[in-house]
Amino acid sequence: MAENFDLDVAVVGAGFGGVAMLYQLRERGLRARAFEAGSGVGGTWFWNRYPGARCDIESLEYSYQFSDELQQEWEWSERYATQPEILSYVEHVVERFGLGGDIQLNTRVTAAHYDEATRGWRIETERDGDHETTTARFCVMATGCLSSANEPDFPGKETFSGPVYHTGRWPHEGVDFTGKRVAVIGTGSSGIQSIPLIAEQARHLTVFQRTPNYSIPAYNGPLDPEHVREVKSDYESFRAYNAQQPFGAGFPPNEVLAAEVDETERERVYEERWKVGGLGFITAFGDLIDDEASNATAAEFVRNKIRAIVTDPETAEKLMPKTLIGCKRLCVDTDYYATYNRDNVSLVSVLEEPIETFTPTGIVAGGVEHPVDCIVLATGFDAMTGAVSRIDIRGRDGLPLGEKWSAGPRTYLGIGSEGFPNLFLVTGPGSPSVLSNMVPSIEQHARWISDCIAHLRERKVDTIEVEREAEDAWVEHVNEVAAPTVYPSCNSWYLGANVPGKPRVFMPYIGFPTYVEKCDEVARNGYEGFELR
Ligand code: NA7
Repeated sequence: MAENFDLDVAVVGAGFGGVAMLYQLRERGLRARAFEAGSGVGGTWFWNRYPGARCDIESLEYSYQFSDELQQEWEWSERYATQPEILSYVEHVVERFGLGGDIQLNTRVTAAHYDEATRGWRIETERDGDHETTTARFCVMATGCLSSANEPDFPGKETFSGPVYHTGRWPHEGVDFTGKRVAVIGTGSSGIQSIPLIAEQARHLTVFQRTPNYSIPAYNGPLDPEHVREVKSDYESFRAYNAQQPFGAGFPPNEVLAAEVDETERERVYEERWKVGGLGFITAFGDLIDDEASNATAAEFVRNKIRAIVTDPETAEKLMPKTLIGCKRLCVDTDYYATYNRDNVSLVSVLEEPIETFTPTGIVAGGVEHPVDCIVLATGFDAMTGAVSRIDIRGRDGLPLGEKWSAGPRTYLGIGSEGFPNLFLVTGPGSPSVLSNMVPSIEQHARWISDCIAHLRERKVDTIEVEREAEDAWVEHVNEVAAPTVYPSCNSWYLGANVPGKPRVFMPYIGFPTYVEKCDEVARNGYEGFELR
């Protein structure tokens, strides 16, 4: 198929998305290569090596299902896998299926331009200062939803004399905090996972919190061999069941509404979920994400837990989230709130005492200098659009993607965007992505995109492009579905609210599992909503 192109398909990224793409494309006989900026595969799980980094989707679910041998043979050790374990899993997959030869490491894609003369893509890459150009009929952005670090521009940042680490770009050799005075800025999942471990090592830890977050205990531990045997005896049914759940994960559903039962029953159910732990707390009742009053009862339950765990009432009060629960990504922790009972940990609420400046020896907040030896930025990511916006992507008539998306991302199904023929996005904005179990969602896109490209090849179709009407209708639908839920009610990264100047648009699609059915229907109807030329 490659005609005059170097490749049929250029894939940007070799995390879970890029690896799944390579596997599926090769299965269909397509010539593909993945370009990866890192010196190894794994994407998110390559970069996020901070202490305590682990997945908060259970191990048996957070894995590929394209090979039954793989899912039977791979042994996860804990309920929630650590970052090193997930990274070695991705490395194993690459090796086992011989994909490494099609992955070009240490190679950053700097630009991707659509060429109307050839009806294909010109990909500009940079490796060790050398620039190369590769041509491909199709280009797939497997660049990840949480891969572009958000590093706020704190005044005086460059004056600080100690090291500054971002959780999403952690040094490979690790960091020893023994005897150090440490600052952690940020209390999202990365902060909440790392704070208890840093506190154990550091001489003193000062946490700078902007928005307090809800966190549910992980109750992590070794996987029960009996449970593993049971799942593996019929992995297919386990996957099929999870695929039908609202988040594509096996959180136990409950059709009962919090609004329908009395307080005693609500407390009983919340207590039961709290004891199980994990993200499944949010499905304790069927109406927590779309009924504010019901949501408030779950929120108050967690606040009461914080009151009970944290001994200093003033600190407990600062840790109390005021938003609705789940409107920001829920966190899962091991001993997070209890860490504030340690003598060597203090909490600064930057809402009351804003960070004014970094100095050579510390951080000034609310007029007080906190002396520290090193600073950890757990300040998150320019989510969902950050990675693509850092590449100079140009479509038909040289239109920059950044310009088209200047008021927020516009896609059809989160897979393609009008004006950008033959460009696909893996778990792009407008798809369930971060509101679903990422690995199955990645695989669903990888299969769909590969099937689509194979379909075009069979029919000798040169280009596929999203139709404007289909895109407009999809964007409207994504917004309509989000509007009555709790999600748009607070400043979250789902809305781009964590990055100054980013347009406030709800980016993921709340529509799992019907979304998968919709994608299949689009394909069955000859790629309805796309123009094939
Ligand atoms: P998150 O969840 O975006 O958390 C970042 C944290 O950093 C959050 O508490 C932010 O407060 C805080 N932040 C960001 N910018 C600033 C500034 N300028 N000043 C003070 N505090 C700031 O990122 P994570 O890496 O923890 O987790 C990302 C996802 O990975 C997570 O949701 C899971 O899906 C896995 P804010 O809440 O914006 O007020």
